[in-house]
Amino acid sequence: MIKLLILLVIVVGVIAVAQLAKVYRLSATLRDKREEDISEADTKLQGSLFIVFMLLLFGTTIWQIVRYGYCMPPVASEHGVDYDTLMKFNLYLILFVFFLVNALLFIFANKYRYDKNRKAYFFPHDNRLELIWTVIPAIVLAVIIIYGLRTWIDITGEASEDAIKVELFSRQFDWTARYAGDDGEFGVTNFNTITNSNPLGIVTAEGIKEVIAINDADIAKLNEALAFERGHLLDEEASIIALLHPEDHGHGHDSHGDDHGDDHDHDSHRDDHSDDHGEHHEDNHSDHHEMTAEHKAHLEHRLHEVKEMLASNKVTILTEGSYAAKEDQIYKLQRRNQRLIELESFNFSEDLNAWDAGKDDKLIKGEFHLPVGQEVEFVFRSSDVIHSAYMPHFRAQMNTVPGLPTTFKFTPTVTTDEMRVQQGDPEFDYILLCNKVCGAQHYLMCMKIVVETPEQYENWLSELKTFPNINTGNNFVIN
Ligand SMILES: [Cu+2]
Repeated sequence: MIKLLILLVIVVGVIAVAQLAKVYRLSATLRDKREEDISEADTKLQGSLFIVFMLLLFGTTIWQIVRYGYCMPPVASEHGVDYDTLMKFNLYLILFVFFLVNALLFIFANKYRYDKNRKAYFFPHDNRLELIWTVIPAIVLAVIIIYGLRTWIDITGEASEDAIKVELFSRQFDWTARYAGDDGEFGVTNFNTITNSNPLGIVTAEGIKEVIAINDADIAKLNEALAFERGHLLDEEASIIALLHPEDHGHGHDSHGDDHGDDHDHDSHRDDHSDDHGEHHEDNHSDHHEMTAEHKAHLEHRLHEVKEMLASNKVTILTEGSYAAKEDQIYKLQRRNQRLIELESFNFSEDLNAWDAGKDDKLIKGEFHLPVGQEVEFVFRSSDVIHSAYMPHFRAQMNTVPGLPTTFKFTPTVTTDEMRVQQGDPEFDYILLCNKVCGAQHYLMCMKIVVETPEQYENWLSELKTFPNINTGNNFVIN
């Protein structure tokens, strides 16, 4: 509300100034002066206003720097220090240029304001000046770029061999951390094996069987819904009856079905049938005689079945659209099963270890731990959309992209306990955030990070249950 009022005041203020300027112009015309004839007092006023504006600009800039400072939380990683140095180097340079250029701009505008006793000095060209203001910025920019690139290459370089591996898996809307377990190797993953109990899609022989069983059950359920569809059953019933009793062609389906049971018992009807046919229905003659007894029995059996199905409580009524959608679903599930079967046969023959690697992996939601002073290599994966793993205290941020694993490495330098003392805040915690607006509950996507001594870390890790268990840590409390 207050903000709206302030905005309104500003808008009204701007309109008022514009109107005043118009009045001034009109009155100048009335006083018989030309618009560009400006009095000495006016020129002086305008010149002084340049200085006032400059002071306001510098004042608010300095106030912001004092009020908000560097805008980053305390640093807690090795490369974070280099990162901050680079950032500050650029910031100071930019601020220096900002103050210098703006001071020159406003002070000169005031100093060289119009003076009828002064004649402008004609200064068309100077090679030395051109050279100075080309070469100096070129050198400064080269320094900025080379220094920045070197730091960037350092930060994004490959992790060392003995780095601890942690996978951060994102989905709407939570994070799961994965540790490789005793073998130091992550189990193979495949999105086809993702289930509620296996959100990361870690591949194991049991997991594949489980997913195939789930898919088969779904396929069976869908097939049943299709098989018991009322419209299709009625059509089938009508067509069987038509095949069995061609002489009744032309009768309405409904009356046919109703009459049938009442008037004839099956055996006698069948006898009548062939006689009738020979006499009255020349067109269908050959067809009818070709139908074997076996075929006929089969049709009758099916007819009986269809009638029972129609009478059962499993009957479904589907629109053409939802019938087709269910068929499509079945097709997709069958295709997924096919891929799982291929996965199974391919990997088992190639490399058995890849399958076992997943069995000692450790999954945890809510929080994850890191040992201080040891390099950690993160592998990021995403199941649905692009998220961004942001760990501000460690100056680390990386997009997590579906289908494309990304990496980032850093070495934590300050434990959570040390940082609590340093900050004088016993509640302090490091945090992992999603830094990409990824959906309605994006703001919920965070995880607590605990940095501790290597011994504490080993203890914590050894107490985690292995896959397929998913451990739950204490979630970060959002204030
Ligand atoms: Cu997200």
